[in-house]
Amino acid sequence: MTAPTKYRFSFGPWNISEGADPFGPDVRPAYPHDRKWALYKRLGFDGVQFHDDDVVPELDTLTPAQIARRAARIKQTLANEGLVPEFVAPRLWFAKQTIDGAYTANRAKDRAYAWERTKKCVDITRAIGCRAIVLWLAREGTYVREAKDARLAYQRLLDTVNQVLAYDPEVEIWIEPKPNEPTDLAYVPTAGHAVALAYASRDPKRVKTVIESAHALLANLDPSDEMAFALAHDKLGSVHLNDQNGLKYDQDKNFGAANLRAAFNQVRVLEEGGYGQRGEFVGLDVKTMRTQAGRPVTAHLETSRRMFLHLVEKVRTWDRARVEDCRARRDYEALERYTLEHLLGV
Ligand code: XLS
Ligand code: MG
Repeated sequence: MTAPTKYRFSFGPWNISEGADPFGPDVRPAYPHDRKWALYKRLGFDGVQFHDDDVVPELDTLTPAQIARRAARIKQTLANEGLVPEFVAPRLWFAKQTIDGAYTANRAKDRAYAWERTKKCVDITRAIGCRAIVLWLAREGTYVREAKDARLAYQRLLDTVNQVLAYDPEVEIWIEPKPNEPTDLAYVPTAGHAVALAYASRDPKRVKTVIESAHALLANLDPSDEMAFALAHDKLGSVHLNDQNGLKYDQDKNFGAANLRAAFNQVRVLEEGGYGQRGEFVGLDVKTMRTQAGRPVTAHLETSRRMFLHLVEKVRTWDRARVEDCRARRDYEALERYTLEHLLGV
């Protein structure tokens, strides 16, 4: 029997935020980026998720040598803090060249920018001792469906995946699907789309997916099923656990905050699928509430991590014999009652 998984957790520096939303400005002073790394261990986290410009701020204005120096500094900082870089994602949704998307932008010059930026991201990833880039395809979609040729857009996404695989023989690409926001309709909205791109690519083993709970819920899908699908194909690079209260703006609530049972099922699927046994991180992508005072505000990270660990206990104490008996008798009423009472602790 394999030993119980000892889960390791990660988050990105953007999870410690200034609390701005589209309706109002910052509500707390910025916490200096360079002081965030020291928070990880004491909060119980070992892994850092990065955007490329979290590693190298203003990277569009720097020379390759300057980028390499800055990346080396972060690598050293991580080593000093005992932290592991989990992935680096090219931030392809801020620059003026990415207003219309990145790889699927209609203008060739804008697509060329996206590719140059992606190569820099891969270089940064390797320079800090990491093997995975995450493609969250933020603006790869449209506000008006007639604006782009969708078939061509999907071809361009596949071409990009292949170019990255050819550019670096070891790097992995983890595609993070999301159905909308900031665009109205995004390309690659689900795990199925991401996995299809993986299989169509020149090296399917190196293309995986990141499933974020809220993104799956925005597609009106069960996050645990999205995770199970990726696991069934050995394509779950990472998870971004959080929660979402129905079909509205992307909320990034605390894991389990909107639907504890759905959170239980995500943990159950991960645990049953052996997720984490090969060092995969339990990633969190959670926002604090705008109302929360403090600097830095980190309570949401601790809460979400604790909920995950409580739910691991719930999964491990869920009486499998009883579950199997209910399944065999097809008594799903009994199964539901038992599961709900187990979650309630009664
Ligand atoms: C945004 C995404 C982002 C990616 C990295 O919703 O989740 O955090 O994981 O670009
Ligand atoms: Mg995410």
